[in-house]
Amino acid sequence: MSEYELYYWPTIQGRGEFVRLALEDARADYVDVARTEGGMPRMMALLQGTGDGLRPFAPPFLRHRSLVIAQTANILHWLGPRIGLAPDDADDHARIHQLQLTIADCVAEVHETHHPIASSLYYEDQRVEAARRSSHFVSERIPKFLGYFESVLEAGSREWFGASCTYADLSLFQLLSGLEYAFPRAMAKQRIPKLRALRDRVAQRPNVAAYLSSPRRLAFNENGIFRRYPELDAG
Ligand SMILES: N[C@@H](CCC(=O)N[C@@H](CS)C(=O)NCC(=O)O)C(=O)O
Repeated sequence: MSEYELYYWPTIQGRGEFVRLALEDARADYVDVARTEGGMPRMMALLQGTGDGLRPFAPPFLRHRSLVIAQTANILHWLGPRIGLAPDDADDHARIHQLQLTIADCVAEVHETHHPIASSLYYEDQRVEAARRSSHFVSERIPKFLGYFESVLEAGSREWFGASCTYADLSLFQLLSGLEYAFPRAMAKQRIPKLRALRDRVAQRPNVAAYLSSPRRLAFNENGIFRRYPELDAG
């Protein structure tokens, strides 16, 4: 049995990717359960099962021995110190986690650009609202979120958000990559040299680079969180 079991929908990067990147960077002993044969029923059983009652609401979730924990940022908060991707000092860690939660806020807004009314409806059934939601996301929220992260890096004048690379740096790579996939025109207008340099530094980390060129790294697609609908990229 692997040390860590990651449970996430098997055909998209989605929120699972934030956890996957940390596991890959650390070369942790993990298995992506739902991508294995018979893995989906195992995932659904944990989602629906009773156990001690504290079952996950939604993927991604992580299993380590008898422990099952959900919520992307919570998983990374637990996992980071165990795989060398979080600061040792608790105060420093809280401030790295603050960045991770802000990334999660941004990811939720990205999802709302194509699903502003209901996740249960198709994009095609909420296109009008999606266009309205996206125009605000593109003109107001992308600059505000990315401007904030850029200024944090600038103020620290370091290579990473903290003293060394953490799960928040890896997640920033994923956020930037996803935004560039979904909103190429809008992203071309952002002045974020430090974030782009950080994204490149993450991509060049040997374990991340090996992962990105492996079949385990799925391509972005229009079932995931970051979707390329040119009509929503009002840049
Ligand atoms: N806040 C949670 C959100 C989890 C979530 O929305 N998961 C999606 C896939 S990315 C899902 O399967 N949701 C099902 C649902 O909300 O009913 C996290 O960050 O992990």
